[in-house]
Amino acid sequence: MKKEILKIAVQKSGRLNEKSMGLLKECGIKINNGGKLMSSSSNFPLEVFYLRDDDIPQYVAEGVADIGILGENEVLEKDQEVEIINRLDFSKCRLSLAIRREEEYPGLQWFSGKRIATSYPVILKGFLEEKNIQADVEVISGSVEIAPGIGLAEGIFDIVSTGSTLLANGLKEVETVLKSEAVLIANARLSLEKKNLLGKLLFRIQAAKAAKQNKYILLNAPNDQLTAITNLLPGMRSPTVLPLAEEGWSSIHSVISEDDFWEVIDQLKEKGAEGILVCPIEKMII
Ligand code: PRT
Ligand code: ZN
Repeated sequence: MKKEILKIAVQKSGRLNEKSMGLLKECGIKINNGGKLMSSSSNFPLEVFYLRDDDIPQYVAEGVADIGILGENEVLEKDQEVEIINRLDFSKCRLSLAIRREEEYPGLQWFSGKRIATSYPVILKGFLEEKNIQADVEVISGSVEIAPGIGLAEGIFDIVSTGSTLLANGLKEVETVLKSEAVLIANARLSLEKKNLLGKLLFRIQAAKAAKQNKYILLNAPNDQLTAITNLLPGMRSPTVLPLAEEGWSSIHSVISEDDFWEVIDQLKEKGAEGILVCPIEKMII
């Protein structure tokens, strides 16, 4: 029987490309420097297709590619029959409504009868319908933020990340409609063999994601504070405690979430912890 190969669509160039390829690399998948359209892997049954992100949902829905990586905003906008399999923790942004900074904003009703410029008409129309707001949706494909300035619309609905584009164009964000990040999508009717391959890939993605979210921490602790300090560092099962050559001291090794680290650090020092080392983890199998 012919061995199946999992086909993944990634963005050809743009904001998602580097992180998408980086994720495959973190999963230990070597991609050959192939053609512009497609390349294959030398150590995993995977082929990579390079596409515009707008086209990825359709390619995956039709089975030209089996899976794909793109922004959730684009998945929802294209509304194709694909499944979101995993959220990938990068390219985080939000889709928001914005208006001129000097306008008073009493609430969503402000948009009634107004024109809103956007490249995301499907998401916007769905939102306006749900909220019972009648507004005109003006579809433009780029530079949405200049629309109010040139009199094309009173408001805009666009991607916001830092907010500096809005600021530079004299606009203010008034409603956040959707929070988005890069996601892994899949065709809804994969063969069993492809599902198995996807399972293997997902396992690796999760190990890479967990590794990024956690740090390996080592520190020296006075023995009379061991319980207090190990309570702050629960680790995966429990922390490792090893005696130091110096009497009365131990070395504690554990794993801590990146988010918790800065919260806990002061308490660790308060309890007498010294020589704290925090190291990156490459893979983490939970
Ligand atoms: O060529 P192709 O069609 O493949 O790419 P594209 O131009 O459509 O997309 P690209 O590469 O710009 O973005 C790909 C995806 O990255 C988007 O679909 C989002 O999911 C995600 N993403 C994350 C962003 C941003 N952050 C972002 N800041 N996409 C766009 N922006 C733009 C936004 O349009 C606005 O003009 O950046 C501006 C706002 O940024 P701030 O930081 O000034 O608020
Ligand atoms: Zn695009």
